[in-house]
Amino acid sequence: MAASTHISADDLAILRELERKVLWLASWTIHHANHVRETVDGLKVGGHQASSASLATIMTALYFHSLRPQDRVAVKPHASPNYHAIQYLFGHQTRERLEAFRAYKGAQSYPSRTKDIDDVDFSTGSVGLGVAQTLFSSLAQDYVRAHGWGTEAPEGRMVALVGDAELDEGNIFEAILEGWKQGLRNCWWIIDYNRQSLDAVVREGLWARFESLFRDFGWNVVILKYGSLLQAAFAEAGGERLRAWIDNCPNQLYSALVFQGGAAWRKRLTEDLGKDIASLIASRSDDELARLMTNLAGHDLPTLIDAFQANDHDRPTCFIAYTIKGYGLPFAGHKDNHAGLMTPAQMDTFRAAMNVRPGQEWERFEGLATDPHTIQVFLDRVPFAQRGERKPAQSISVPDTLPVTLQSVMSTQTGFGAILNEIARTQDEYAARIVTTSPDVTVSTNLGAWVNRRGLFAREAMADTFKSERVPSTFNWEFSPKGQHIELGIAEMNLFILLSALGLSHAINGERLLPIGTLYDPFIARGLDALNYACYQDARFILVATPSGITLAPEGGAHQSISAPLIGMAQDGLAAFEPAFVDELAVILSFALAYIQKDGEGEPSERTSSERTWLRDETGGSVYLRLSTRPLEQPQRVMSEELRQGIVDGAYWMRRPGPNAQVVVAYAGAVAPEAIQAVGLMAEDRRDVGLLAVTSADRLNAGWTAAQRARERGLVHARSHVERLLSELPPHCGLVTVLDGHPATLAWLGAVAGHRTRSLGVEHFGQTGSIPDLYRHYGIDSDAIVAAAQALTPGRPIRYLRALG
Ligand SMILES: Cc1ncc(C[n+]2csc(CCOP(=O)(O)OP(=O)(O)O)c2C)c(N)n1
Ligand SMILES: [Mg+2]
Repeated sequence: MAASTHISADDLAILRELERKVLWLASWTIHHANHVRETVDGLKVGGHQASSASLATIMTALYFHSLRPQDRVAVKPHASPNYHAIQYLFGHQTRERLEAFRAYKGAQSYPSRTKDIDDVDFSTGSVGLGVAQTLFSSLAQDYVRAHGWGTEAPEGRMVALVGDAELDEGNIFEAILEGWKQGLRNCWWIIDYNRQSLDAVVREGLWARFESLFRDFGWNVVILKYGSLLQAAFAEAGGERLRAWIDNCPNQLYSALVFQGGAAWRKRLTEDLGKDIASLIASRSDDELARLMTNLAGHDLPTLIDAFQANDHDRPTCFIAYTIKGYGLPFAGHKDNHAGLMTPAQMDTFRAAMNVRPGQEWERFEGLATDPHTIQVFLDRVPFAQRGERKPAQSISVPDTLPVTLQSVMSTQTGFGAILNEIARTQDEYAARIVTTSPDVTVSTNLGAWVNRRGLFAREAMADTFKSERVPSTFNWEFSPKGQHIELGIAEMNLFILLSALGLSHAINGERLLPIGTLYDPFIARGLDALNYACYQDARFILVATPSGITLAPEGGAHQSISAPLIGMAQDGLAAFEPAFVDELAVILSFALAYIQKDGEGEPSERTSSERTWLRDETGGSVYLRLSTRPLEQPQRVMSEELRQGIVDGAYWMRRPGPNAQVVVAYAGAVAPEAIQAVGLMAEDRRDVGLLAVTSADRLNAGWTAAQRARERGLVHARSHVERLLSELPPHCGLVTVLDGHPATLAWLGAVAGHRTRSLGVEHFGQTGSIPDLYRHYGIDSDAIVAAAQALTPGRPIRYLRALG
């Protein structure tokens, strides 16, 4: 057999044992979860034995040999059992958690940075996203190093273990295109080419599409098809015929023969190739023949190790590694095997074949021919195991007050641009750590001034030709390694995955970045799963979404967001704000720059939450700001500590209600003038009318829910911010809520202290028009607010409405 030139025979022998061990432990973990554990209430918990086995060899080669401490890996979601098994062998995963695989507090079904204890680099689960994350993490690494940070450590490779059907996901292709534009390097995608998806066997010749596609985008492609046994057999008499037969064999047939085993191989090969390969076949037993025909490169350690070792440049590389789904297991190759589980009887046979004694299933080195000491010595010197503990994240101090020059009339979007422009002028460290990015809407989301000062990022400097040709332009579009803006193509998925990568830089590169991404609010939906993914793995960033809502009047319904505020409330790990005024925005941005740096390690807990708000502010998260292009008259006011706190906590009284308040109007965002006007219009006919400015429905709601839970646990004095605000109101007071977004965003306010409530907002697709046209049409103008107040509260008819009538 061809031996690897890159590993000693002794080490290879140990690796082969570890490969068996990974296959065993992963299979046993899944089996245990389904057949042994008593706690699953009769639920079949599954676990993807076949999908995991497909990658057992590749992961053995990587983790126990080829990966270096600085490398980072996104593991195909369904290979999670392998990952946990490998970490268990290293001593980084506990038996208790493996025994509780897929159960409460157990090892996670899909590798999770936040829920697993065994140092997962990137979470995976929604196929395609972890793959793209490695690409953007490589760009993030380049960004960090180009800015002179973390250069004392060697450059890492970002590696994705990819299912072949995972490449159906469009976001992968969006990422490849962006990677090409950005000069991607240090990125390996290893495709587990088992030619099966969940339901079926994949189309013939898919590998050739992959190959040409990756090559077109500048990737190096390495096809790993035959293992060392097959390569040796090709040198025997008739070997070339065998190779040609394999190359022409349809995927379905190959899979079926793998499943059927040695005798079926013998029959079929004899039928097809006859005496040409008689001696090749005759010299092998059925078992040996089956081993030969399943010796694809993805299950051959020497071939894999040589290929990884030989790929010693930094060009992005796609390995297409032929594998067998369910390799080494009874349902190998069967097209129905995705959710397949071994029966207890099959498991007994497998256990015996693995030399594992009953009762010793969890013993790390059980059944191995090599003595435990030798294995342990080997494990202790594995390169990847040398990377040590995660470095604690550094934090960058941020000023309490961000500089901003207020104009008397301005929009929050203009204000955002102005604040960033001011930040760009400072020499402070936090300004250097900010990295902005936008999917082709940099200028239209008002990042232009920031980019003019701080420049665009590229590893190679690139001049602005318009500038050098002296064509007048407002924007200086110069690229350099020091630039602080990463300009993306339009794909919003890429924005969120890049934010995910930049927002994990503290964990992956040991260097904190303060990422700010901008896009149009309605297009959050385009990248929503990637946003969810970024939050799930606790990446930290500020998302600025602007413009928003029907306030974008002449742009029409295709650009007007309705559900975005509800996304902001419901998305875990993302604190959503919708300020109306620029002084509010300055306070929120300063808060956000600190909030995204709060230590995210450990479980967030309400028990350590602020007693003022009942929010989990100690553990932080990401931030979403919903901004508007509507110019509003700015309040002239002093930013008191109380006001600042109210803005951050989610609401403050713009006009405090009197003791006998009959109506309170609660508004969020760009409809502030309508709310203010409505309060004025009804002031003579309703007593003590109050005006509540809501800056974060999300934080108000979260605090309220948490405070209720705290009281139910016996903390009788727990009060959230919104409860304190609304407890001032008499019971008969009516509440009118209004925003340019779905009315449910604020509708719950009535339940806080039991006030009758009418919630105004937008429920149906927008359309073109002027702001007054549309506010009237959708019922969020001052007339609608006053009408709602009249309908809600007893008393004489409001004169203003009568006059209109
Ligand atoms: C976004 C998303 N859609 C659907 C699924 C459900 N799903 C899980 S695995 C899978 C097919 C996987 O096939 P492949 O990538 O070839 O992996 P294999 O199991 O063959 O190794 C599907 C459809 C998912 N996890 N994520
Ligand atoms: Mg597959």
